Amino acid sequence: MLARFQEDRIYKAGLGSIYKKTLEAQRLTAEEGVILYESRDPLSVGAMANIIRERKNGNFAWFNQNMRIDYTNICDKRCEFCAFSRASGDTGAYTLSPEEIESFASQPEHDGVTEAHIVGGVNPGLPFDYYLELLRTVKRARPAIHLKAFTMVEIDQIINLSPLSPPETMDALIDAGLDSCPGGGAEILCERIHRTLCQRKIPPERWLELQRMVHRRGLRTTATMLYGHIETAAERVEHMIKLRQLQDETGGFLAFVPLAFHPLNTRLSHISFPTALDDLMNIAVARLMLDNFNHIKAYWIMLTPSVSQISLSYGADDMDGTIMRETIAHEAGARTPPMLSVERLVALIRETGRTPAERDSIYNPVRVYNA
Ligand code: V47
Ligand code: SF4
Repeated sequence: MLARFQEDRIYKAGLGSIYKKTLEAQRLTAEEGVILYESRDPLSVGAMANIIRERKNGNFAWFNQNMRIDYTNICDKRCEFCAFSRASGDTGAYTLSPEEIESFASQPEHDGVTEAHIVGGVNPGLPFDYYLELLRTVKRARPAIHLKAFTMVEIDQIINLSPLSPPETMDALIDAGLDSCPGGGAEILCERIHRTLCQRKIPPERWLELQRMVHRRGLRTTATMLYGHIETAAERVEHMIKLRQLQDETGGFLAFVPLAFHPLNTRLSHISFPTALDDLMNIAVARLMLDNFNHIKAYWIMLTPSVSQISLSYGADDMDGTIMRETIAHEAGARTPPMLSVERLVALIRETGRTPAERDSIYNPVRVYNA
């Protein structure tokens, strides 16, 4: 329930029927999703999203202690929005060897880390065994760590390289240490965006089919949405509806992660960065549309810590984690720090009036920071 003045605002903004559905936990339609995006009253959209956020997560704002391992930037997909990838032989192209990965994962600064988020380009020079060895190496260096590795784009590549069937390939990855998969590579799940921005990459139906397969093998995943380039509001909503349908079927998604497009050094560098208002509206509409997702992430690397703080009242309940090092957004113009300490994350969350809570990779509470 909101205060009377907030309700008045919602009715004046023409959002009364969506508000009633929100209070009654009824599912919103695609048309209602577009109405929310087009609303000229973002405060009302945020206030409604906050109702769901608090219904699902109370006052908690989650984070974890994670590190990124971007094992190669060599990629043959050449997505228009990517500043990270290089062709083999380009200046700055790299692939980490197992020794380099082991030494990186073993660094003392990673001692508290509970999750390694491992992704890379689709490097045609890497054999199937490289991927297994990569997982085994990180597990050897840090046996207790949760390995969240390989987007569906990489899973597709690994399946193509593997002598095994797709389910057997998944089992081999799980045997090597895979615990869950990240949600990248989804971009906007619609044919026009795929054709225009990333046609060499797996199409939307394949991304969804692989997610379904991974969920059926018993692994949890996340789902991202890259916004702020050429997509329309209707296409963002189409993306969310496809995720919502799959979530109804499998229940395998842990969280939704909106990714703010960073244009520098990309072939779309004429497009401006999304505004803070764009960021907040994507969080809020996602919270209202994705009624079967428990968590909406404010990925502070791309949103900035201050917008992430505000987003905790616009539908987001999770600040991702410490991260330690990030390349994809920073190559494309992110000015955020490469990492945040636990103390800093806790302080940022406390400033918003939320209760900081460290979680593990599947959202079990690890430590609640009461006042
Ligand atoms: O797949 C590429 C996107 C993704 C740009 O699963 C860009 O919890 C912005 O998926 N500007 C990788 N985004 C990051 C990712 C992620 C991040 C945090 C948490 C999780 C999670 C996943 O970044 C790529 C692509 O969709 N990307 N280029 C760019 N210029
Ligand atoms: Fe390759 Fe991923 Fe960059 Fe696309 S976004 S070019 S798949 S690294």
